[in-house]
Amino acid sequence: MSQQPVDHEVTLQSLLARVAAAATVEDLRAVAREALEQGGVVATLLASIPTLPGPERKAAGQAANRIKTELQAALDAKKAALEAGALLASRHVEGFDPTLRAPRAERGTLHPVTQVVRELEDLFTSMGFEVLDGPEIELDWYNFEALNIPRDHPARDMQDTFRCDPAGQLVLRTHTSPVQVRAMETRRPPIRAIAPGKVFRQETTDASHEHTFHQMEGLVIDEDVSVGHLIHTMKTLLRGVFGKDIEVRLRPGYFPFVEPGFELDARCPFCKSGCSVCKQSTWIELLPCGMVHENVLKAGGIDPTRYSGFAFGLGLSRLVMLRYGIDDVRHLLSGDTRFLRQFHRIG
Ligand code: FA5
Repeated sequence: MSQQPVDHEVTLQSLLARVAAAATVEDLRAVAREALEQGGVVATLLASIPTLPGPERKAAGQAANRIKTELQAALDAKKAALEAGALLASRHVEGFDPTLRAPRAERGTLHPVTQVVRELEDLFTSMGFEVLDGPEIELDWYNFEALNIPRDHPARDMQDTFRCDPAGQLVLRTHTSPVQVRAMETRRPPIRAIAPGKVFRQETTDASHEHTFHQMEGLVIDEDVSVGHLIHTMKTLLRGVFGKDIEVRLRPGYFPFVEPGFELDARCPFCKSGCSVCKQSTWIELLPCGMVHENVLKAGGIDPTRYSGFAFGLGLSRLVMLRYGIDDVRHLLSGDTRFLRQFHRIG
């Protein structure tokens, strides 16, 4: 009686035992070489088939295939296990438990100012405005002189300025109005542009004043632009942000770069009879505006006898406060994630 089947089983089991005991991928390669490559157990068995008596050939072929298949599966599984173990070992840090659950990832959110800016950009671009940007470190010329505020003019005291160089040529822009002049220099009428951005003032902070805050400039220059166009645009802006008409008042305002100039104030939503946000007045200064002064048109290279225009300087930080019921402007740039978490945008 032939012992062949038993021998094959023993061969397979001993190969599998060596695979199980292998400590490295190199050990596995040695087993594979001995068993599967030329001259190995399987190849030798296959080569011997033609020499066997007829009835034994089929059994020998099946045995060779079984050894090959089972051994290969065991080699693959062991290799994967050794590699996973090596990876874990390479990352081993005292006290690190790879089986612990990872902390839940915090969901980020757009800053409320960014959310409102994006809405305003959508609104104004739908009306044919372009969105402009300007430098935050600005030349004195653009921040003041070209806006009809010469040196030693008392209007310079309206905005306390961070100066960036001893000669006073460079300033942190105190408003977004310099973008008006830059827009006029590089474009020909009709001009319709907005310019949202950060501005800086060296002033004491309180619930409605920050040293760093956001404004959004608006500029329209064309033939026959009137105060009527200005007021209509201001109303469209506020209706777009609040979804309804909100109570506003328009009063004369002085800004050297507009004539006539206006202050558009919004009714304070935080009180009925005065609070720290509205400085006890029940009104919040929000949207100064006016018809562009002819000296500014000239500084921007535009003929004031042919063109007129209006400009506005939206207090964007204050608009965001009104929109979301934020009672202190200093929350906006505090970087406090508990505050920011409240502004997850839906959708
Ligand atoms: C200006 O900055 C003008 N450039 C606006 C302008 C543009 C007028 C174009 C006419 C034509 P004012 O200093 O008032 O104006 O500031 C504009 C708005 O910024 C204010 O109405 C207010 O809403 C907001 N604002 C002013 N100072 C601060 C501050 N410290 N913190 C937060 N918001 C402020």
